[in-house]
Amino acid sequence: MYTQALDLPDPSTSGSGALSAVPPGPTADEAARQDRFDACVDADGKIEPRDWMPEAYRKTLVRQISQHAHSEVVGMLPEGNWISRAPSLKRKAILLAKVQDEGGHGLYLYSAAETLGTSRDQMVDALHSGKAKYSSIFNYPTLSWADVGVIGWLVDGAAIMNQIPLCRCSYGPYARAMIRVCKEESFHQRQGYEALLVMMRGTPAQRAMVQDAVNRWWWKCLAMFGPPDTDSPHSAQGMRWGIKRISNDALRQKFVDATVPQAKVLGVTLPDPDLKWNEERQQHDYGAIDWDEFWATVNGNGPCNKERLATRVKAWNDGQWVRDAAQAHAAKQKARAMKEAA
Ligand code: BYC
Repeated sequence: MYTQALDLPDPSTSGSGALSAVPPGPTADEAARQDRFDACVDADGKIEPRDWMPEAYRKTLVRQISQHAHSEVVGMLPEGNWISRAPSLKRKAILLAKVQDEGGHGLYLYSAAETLGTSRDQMVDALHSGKAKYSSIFNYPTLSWADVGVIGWLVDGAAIMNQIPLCRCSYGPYARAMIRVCKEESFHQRQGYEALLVMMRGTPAQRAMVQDAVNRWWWKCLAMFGPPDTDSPHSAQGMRWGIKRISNDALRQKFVDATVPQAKVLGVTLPDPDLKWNEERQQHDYGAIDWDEFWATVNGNGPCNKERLATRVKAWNDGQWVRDAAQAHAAKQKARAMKEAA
């Protein structure tokens, strides 16, 4: 009954074209490069663009960095909607600066991905055609001014929690970009929290607006850290390569523990009846996250996915004349410089 499965090729009859049972091993040079790479990662060193790296490491970085860059750029949209409706000149100036910072973060990150051999055009194409991912969190609507404060407090708070460990990522350009991004995110988080503190000292209607925004964003922020460690296909390898330093679940837990006292100071209730301090674990327990809703959103079926992509594609198309004009100007300058040099 097992005879066919146990049939082995006869080595005397299998020529050089025959399938080999074991793929050819690495050459001595390849093995030495891999050893140098592993040693650098194990010693907490930095891999730089000129260094040899395994193809899978490069691919993983491009996947994560391009997803991260797109998140920054799409992340400008929910808050950008409120620039013209900010309640005062001060809030408008702060929001303008914040949204502009997010665009800047996208640019640092696209540049970091370019050092891995993937062009900006390729990444933008992948986003616009719906192939590339961006953070689930930006597919929810911003219904009131309090949402802008809550995005600063919770979304940027979650982003900092996730991004501080990335400052120690093994890939040099990504790690260095994250240092600056984290400094700016920290300002974003504080401006959001301060805006909410002001509203909580205001009228009952303002306080209710803050609580409503917290109710709508809390669970989405917990999901933002990614699937549970047991369902996270990339985590183990990402940690082995020193790209990820802290797991999705561990970061989520740190975020919950850091946020509970902030909510108390603010005077809002986090919408989770199961949220309570666990004396034994010295951490908070929290309720179940709706992962079906998360995956539906990641896979394009959240409340604003279509609108967000359509807005990005329109902005890209509307900006074509600017890119054309910049290129024409650069070509003219180059031609003039060559004429003068001749
Ligand atoms: N949304 O094996 P896993 C910001 C995907 S922007 C969508 O755990 P990994 C801000 C994941 O990509 C914040 N997809 O993956 C801007 C993977 O799918 P693929 C953005 C998600 O990579 C403006 C699959 O699920 N931050 O701060 O080990 C205003 C399996 O996941 C999400 C970053 O991008 C999600 N939430 O870990 C305000 C940080 N989560 O690629 C704020 C950099 C997971 O196989 N990225 N997926 O198709 C990371 O740290 C990691 O990539 C993640 C996921 C923790 C997100």
